[in-house]
Amino acid sequence: MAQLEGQVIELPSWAFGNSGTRFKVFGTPGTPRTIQEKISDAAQVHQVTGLSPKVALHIPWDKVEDYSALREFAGDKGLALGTVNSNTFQDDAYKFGSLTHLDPKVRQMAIDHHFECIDVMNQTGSEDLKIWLADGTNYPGQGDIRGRQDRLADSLAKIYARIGENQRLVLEYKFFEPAFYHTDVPDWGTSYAQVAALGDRAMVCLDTGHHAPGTNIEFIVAQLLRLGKLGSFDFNSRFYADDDLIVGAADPFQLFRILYEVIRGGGYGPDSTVAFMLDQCHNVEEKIPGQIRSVLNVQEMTARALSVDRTALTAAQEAGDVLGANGIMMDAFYSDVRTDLAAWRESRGLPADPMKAFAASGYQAKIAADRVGGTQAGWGA
Ligand code: LRH
Ligand code: MN
Ligand code: MN
Repeated sequence: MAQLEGQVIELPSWAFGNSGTRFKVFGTPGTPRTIQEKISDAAQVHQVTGLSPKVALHIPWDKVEDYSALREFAGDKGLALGTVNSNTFQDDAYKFGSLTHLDPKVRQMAIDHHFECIDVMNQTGSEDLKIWLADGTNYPGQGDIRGRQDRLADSLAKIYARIGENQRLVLEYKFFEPAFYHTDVPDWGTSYAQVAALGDRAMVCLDTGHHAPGTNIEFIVAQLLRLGKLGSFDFNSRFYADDDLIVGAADPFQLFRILYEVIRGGGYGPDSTVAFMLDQCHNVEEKIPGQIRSVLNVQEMTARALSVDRTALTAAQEAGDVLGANGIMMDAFYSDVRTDLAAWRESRGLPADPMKAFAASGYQAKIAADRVGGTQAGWGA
């Protein structure tokens, strides 16, 4: 229980906006129209869970005139501004790539966008610049896949040179989509190779929805922690592709296994620099309760993973006791910690049942009445 203290799960601003699939975006009454309204919604999640004191921004979706004022606005709501996410996937200029583009002018435009994001970070007090690239090709032969790696390395080096002493560059990988034949940063190995060439303040971001089915994600976690290069998570869950569903909804056991390796590898606790972030969208469910459920799922699986008897596990492993070792993991996974977590919350002045507390607060009805004409998270906007 003591080890649950201080857990921070950062919320993505875009989780509060309308988003959907390429077939339909269903609007939700009360959807935020501005970043300030997204921050106000995020504050509701923190208020009932005590777990999410940070909100990540996506630029230009969350662009404002005055970021210092935005920082203050968030501070008044008890939140800090977290990771700044760049966006080089919505301009026509980036049709054939951004940081990898053949045309130096387009590459410079993408690099300049990252410089702008660093300027934002300097005003918001954000520590991480997260880069996810939609760059890739759809057909064999369409691009020189090796030349694109070289141009990527060159562009990243220019961005990294601007990153401040207390800031980091985190490079997210994704195996496909929107490109379907090849993606320029498809896997942890490519991300690792690119960030390792940059320096100590460049790390890998692992989005749990960005792998092929069957991938052993906890192995990637173990390896990146071993190499000192796991910078952050984008947590969500998937049944098929990059579904961006509530974390822990599709496969709670996988979330448990991932968190076990995080804890075992030193990626959890006050001395760790691994950032836990959500990257989710809520298409058919309500967004604020969707985020509440998500952070609770992460906390619940963290508690179960913390309860693994590691001494007994090591002894079983060393004795070659296959079923004994597996049994120790499964015992922790099957432990129902919900009652203990409700007590943990109550002892901190938080509601025992955050979902119920939010539903009873009347906030949803109030924003539905007050806010007219919500905006999308960005897709199709
Ligand atoms: C790409 C991604 C990336 C983006 C976010 C909106 O699929 O995971 O993190 O910034 O979605
Ligand atoms: Mn992501
Ligand atoms: Mn994604």
